[in-house]
Amino acid sequence: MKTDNRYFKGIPVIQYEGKDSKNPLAFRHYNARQKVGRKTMEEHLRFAVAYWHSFGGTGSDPFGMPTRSLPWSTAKDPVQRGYDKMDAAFEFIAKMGIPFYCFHDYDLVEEGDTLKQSEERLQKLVEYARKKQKETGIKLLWGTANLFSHPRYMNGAATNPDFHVVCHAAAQVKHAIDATVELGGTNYVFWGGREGYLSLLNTDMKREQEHMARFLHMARDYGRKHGFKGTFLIEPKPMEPSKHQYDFDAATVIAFLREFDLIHDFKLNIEVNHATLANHTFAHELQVAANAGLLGSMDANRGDYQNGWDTDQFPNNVIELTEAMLVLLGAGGLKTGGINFDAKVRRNSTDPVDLVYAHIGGMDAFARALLAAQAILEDGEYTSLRKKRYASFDTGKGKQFANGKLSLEDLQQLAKRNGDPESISGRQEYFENLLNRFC
Ligand code: XUL
Ligand code: CO
Repeated sequence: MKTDNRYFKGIPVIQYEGKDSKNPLAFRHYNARQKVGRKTMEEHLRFAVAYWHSFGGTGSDPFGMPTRSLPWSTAKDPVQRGYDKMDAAFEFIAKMGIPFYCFHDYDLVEEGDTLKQSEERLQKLVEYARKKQKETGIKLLWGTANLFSHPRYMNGAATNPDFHVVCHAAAQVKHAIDATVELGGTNYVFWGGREGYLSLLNTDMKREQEHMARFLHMARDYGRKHGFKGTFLIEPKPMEPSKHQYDFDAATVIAFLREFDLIHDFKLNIEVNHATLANHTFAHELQVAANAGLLGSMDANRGDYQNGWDTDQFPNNVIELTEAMLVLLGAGGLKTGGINFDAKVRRNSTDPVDLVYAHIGGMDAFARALLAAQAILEDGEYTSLRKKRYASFDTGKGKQFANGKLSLEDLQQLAKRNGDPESISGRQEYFENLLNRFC
């Protein structure tokens, strides 16, 4: 594919060269067209680049100023800056061979002084994105609205105690849904970083959650009326920036969707580091979503085992990813969703090529995990060992219990008759070794 060569000069289109390659600018495992089971790797993994970290991240942190300059951010006019940023984004995404991208409204173009100005700017960039998508074949995985950066959202967006702020949030969501529909996005995400509270003393939690549900119903109705056929996604996170976020984890979000009758239009976007912040594993969160039939999409990154905050590092742990891929393949794989790299290079990774290494590493790690998980499932021992642990429910009284045919008294009688159960090993280490064999 022909690509621009303006912002990532000297970076070639990244090719698959196989696992023995020593070329740092090549994939060693991700081979887009390679079949894994019935689908190609590209179809399984559906990778996406996150616009905000990759083209907006300057390396600044709460203690320090930017470490990276963004050469696409120098024009005087904000709309021109948006066009330049988009040129950089599409150049990078095309060179990586990544099929999708994701954005917040104000990643595409900076917010204006008024809502009207913001809307006009966004429309210009959507027009430009449409052209770029057509030229490159790159598609939109999801759009979203940034309802957390501006000071107006310091007390929440849809859950703000001030109705005027809720209206402003609604306007932004309307524009962002319009942009997503216009660009053929297959998902629309809600991540509610400020939908929560800092202190319960000044917060009517019940009322705020009812408002959030009302808001999501309105967004759903608007989207459906205006041609959005894809999936609405909620991205759970327990905290940061709020002390307590309402979308704490997968189980909390599922209960919320059920309580407020949103279960048919919404699924979950599970993020690795959000899972670990909630004291869960990534695989656990995926499994909880999958069990409810609500596994929609993933935000791929990783946390740091020593830090308790959202470090958003690129994925590199093949064993953990294999556990995740086992859950995903078991749930039938991704449908409208994908694997979005919601990850950023470190503050001291200051060269454009570092962003390339980061994505190559993440894609190769996921490719290895996909291959390992597929091989484990094809081998069959893992599945049959796990199934065997529950064999006592497959026949006889165990089966009757599972089918609701027995009472508590029946179980008491059986316990008396059978005596103390023998101890049966859970064989965790054997399972771990089995996994290791394929990674
Ligand atoms: C924040 C986060 C967001 C969402 C989109 O932790 O993950 O970038 O993915 O708003
Ligand atoms: Co995210």
